[in-house]
Amino acid sequence: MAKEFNLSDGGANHQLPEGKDDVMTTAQGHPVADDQNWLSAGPRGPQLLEDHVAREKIFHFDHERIPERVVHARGYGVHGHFELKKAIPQYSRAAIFNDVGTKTPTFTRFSTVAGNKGSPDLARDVRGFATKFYTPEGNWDLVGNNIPVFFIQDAIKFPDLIHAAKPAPDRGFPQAQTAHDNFWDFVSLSPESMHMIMWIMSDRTIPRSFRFMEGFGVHTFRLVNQAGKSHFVKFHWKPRQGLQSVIWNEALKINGADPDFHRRDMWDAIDAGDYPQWDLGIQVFDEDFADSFEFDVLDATKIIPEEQVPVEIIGTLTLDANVDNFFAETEQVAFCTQNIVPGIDHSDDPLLQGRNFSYLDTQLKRLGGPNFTHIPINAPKCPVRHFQQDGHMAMHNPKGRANYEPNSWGMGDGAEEDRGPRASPDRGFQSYPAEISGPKVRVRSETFADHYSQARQFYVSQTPVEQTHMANALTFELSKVERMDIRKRMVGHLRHIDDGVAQEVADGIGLTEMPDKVPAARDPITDLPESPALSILRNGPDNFKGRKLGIYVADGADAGVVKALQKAAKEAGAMAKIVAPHIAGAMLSDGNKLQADEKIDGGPSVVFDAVAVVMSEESAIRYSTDKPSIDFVNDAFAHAKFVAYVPAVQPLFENAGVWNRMDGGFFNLSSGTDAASEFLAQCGKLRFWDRESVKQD
Ligand code: HDE
Repeated sequence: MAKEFNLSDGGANHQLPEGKDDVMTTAQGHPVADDQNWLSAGPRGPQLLEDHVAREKIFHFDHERIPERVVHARGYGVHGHFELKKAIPQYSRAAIFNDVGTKTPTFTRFSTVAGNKGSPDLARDVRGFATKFYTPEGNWDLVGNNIPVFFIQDAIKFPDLIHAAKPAPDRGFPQAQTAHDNFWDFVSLSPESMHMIMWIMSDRTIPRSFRFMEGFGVHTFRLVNQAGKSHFVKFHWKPRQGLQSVIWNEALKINGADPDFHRRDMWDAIDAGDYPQWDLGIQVFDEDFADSFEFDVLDATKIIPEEQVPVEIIGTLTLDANVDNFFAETEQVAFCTQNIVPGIDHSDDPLLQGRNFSYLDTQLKRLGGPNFTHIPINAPKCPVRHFQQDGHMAMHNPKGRANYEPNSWGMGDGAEEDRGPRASPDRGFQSYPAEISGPKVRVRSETFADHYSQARQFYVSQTPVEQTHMANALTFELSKVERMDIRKRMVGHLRHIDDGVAQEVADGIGLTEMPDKVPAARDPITDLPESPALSILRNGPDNFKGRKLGIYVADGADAGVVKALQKAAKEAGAMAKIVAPHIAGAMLSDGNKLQADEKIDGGPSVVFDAVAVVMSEESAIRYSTDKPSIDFVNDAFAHAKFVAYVPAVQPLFENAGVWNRMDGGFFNLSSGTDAASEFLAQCGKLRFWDRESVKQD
C-alpha cells in the first residue's frame, strides 16, 4: 500500500511506492526523519545550528551552480552513435574509420554562442555542433559550428571578439544579440570577419531547429594512415533531414512564444522515436592541392568549395537518446579540441592551435579541477591507465605501489607488484612529423590577406530570396548601431563584396551618400564561381517528414477533414498538433470533443511549419475578432507558409486580411477526397516563397 499523503507531516511521507528502499538520506547516508522542518528550540524558538540535515541541504543548494561556459553557455545535449559506412584506411588509421559497420557511441551538444544560459533559442547566432566520440582509442571531440568559417584568423583575437559580441560591460545589455555598436565596431575594424559576417547575416543563424542544420569542423585537420602518410581533411555534417531556417520576424515571435523552441524540438523528436541523422563527410586533399588553392587552407575564414573538393560521405550519426539529467550530462560535458585519437591530427591553423590551449584551460575553472575526465559523461569508454593521481574529487586513483616511471616493480624482488602502464610507440598517438622552421614573429601571413573574395562567393551563391534576407538582416543590425561612422565603415566593406547589397543596405539605413570603400589588403577575386552547396533553399528537403503541422480547430469543425489531415500528416512522417480556442479542445461536427495540444495564444502559427484552419462558419464569425486567431492566420501568410482551410473560415480570413490575397500557397480542403494528402505533399516545399516580395534575377 502506498502511504497516504498527510498534511501534518509536511508532505514528507506522501506517495511512497511499496517495496522500494526509498528512505531519504543525507549525502553521508544518514536516514532522514524530517527534511521539511528545521530543528528549533521549541516550536517558535530559534533554529539550531546543530541540525546537520538542514545545514547539509542548504549547503549543497548554495553550491549548485557552476560557472556557465564563457561562450556557448546555452546548449542542449543528446546521446547517439556514429556508424561507419565507408572505411578509409588509406587515409586514417583511426579505429572508428577502419571497419564498415563499426558503431561508436557519441554525445552531441548543440549551442548558441553569445547568449547566457537562459537566453532564447532563436537568437540570431552561430550554433555550436560539438560531438564527443567515445572510441576504443580514447575520446575524439569534433568541436564544430553550423557555419564552416570563423570571424578571426588568430586565437589571440578571441577575447576581443567575444567581449564585443556579448552585452556591453557598462549596461549589461543587449543579451544574445550582435545588433549593437560594440560588435559592429569590432568586426568593421577586422576585415577578416567579412566572410563570416555574410554567413551570420544569412538565415543560417536562425535555423528552424538543430535537426535541420549542417555542422562543420571548420579547421583543416590531418588524417594519418598506418604507414604515417598524411592527408589534409575538412569535416562536414550533412543533415539527412535537409536544411531549413525560419524567417527573422518569425524568430522574434518564436522567442516570445517558446524560448525553448530548439531544445523542445529535439526532445520531442527523440521522444517520438524520430531520430535525427547526419552524414559525416570528409573533404580530403593533399599538399599539392593546398599549394595550388587560391587561399590558405590554414586560414579558418575560408572554405574549400564542395565543387572544388567533393565531400565524401563515410558514415552516419544518429541521435537516439535524450539525457537522463541535464546538469550531469549537458552541463558537465567538457569538449576539448585537443582530444584527438591516433589517425587524426591537427594542422598549423593558428585558430586551432589557440583553441587547443583554451578548451582544457576553461574546464579547470568550470568543472573545478583536473579530474573532470572522471565525470561519467567525460570518461572514455575504453581502458584508461596512467600515473596521474589526486586532485579535487579524484574518483579512481591508480592502484598499487608504482605511481611513477621508470620503475622496476613487476620484476626482481618486487615481482608480485603491478608495475603500471607503459607507453607504446606502435599503438600510441604519434604526432605527424611536419617540417617546421622559421623566425619567431608576430605577423599574419600574407596568404591570409584576402578578406572579400569568398564573402562575395557566398553572397552570389544564394537564391534571390536568401539575398534579400541577408540585406534585410544587415539593415536591421546596422539600424541598431548608434554611431554613424561604424554604419558607414560597414557599408564601405560591403562595397568590396557586392555593390547591389551595399546599395540596399545604404538605402536601408538612410545613408544619403555611398561611403568610400574601406582600403583592402588585397583586391578581391570577383569571378569565383557560384557554389550551390552554400544555399539553404537549394538544399532543402522535398517532403514534410519531421515537420510540424498546426491544425487550428474550433467548435463545429468538420470531423472528417480534421481526421484526414491527421492521417495525412502521420503518413508524411510529420507531427500534427491540435490548436483550439480553449485548451479543453473543440466539439467537432460528429459530436465528439477533440482534445487540444495548445490553446491558441500558446500555439501561434510561428511554432509550426504549415497550418490548417478548420471550423464552422459560426465559429469563424466568433473568432474573427479574436487577436490570437487573427495573428495565427496573418503570421502564417506573412511567413510564406502553406495554409489549408475550409471555405467556412471566410469571416476569420477576411478580418485577418488574407481572404482576397489567397495565392498558390493556400489549399482548399473541401476540394476533393485526397485534398489533405495533396496539401501535405505541397508542404514538402516548406514555404511558398512567391509570396515574399523579392528582387528579381
Ligand atoms: Fe570555441 N570555445 N573557441 N569555437 N567552442 C568554447 O570551451 C575558443 C571556436 C565551440 O558544447 C569554450 O568548454 C577559442 C571555433 C563550441 O561544450 C572555450 C576560440 C569553433 C563550443 C572556447 C574558439 C568553436 C565552444 C567555452 C578561438 C568552431 C561549445 C566553454 C580560437 C569550429 C562546446 C568550453 C560545448 C566552446 C574557446 C573558436 C566551437 C572558452 C579560444 C572556430 C561548439 O574554451
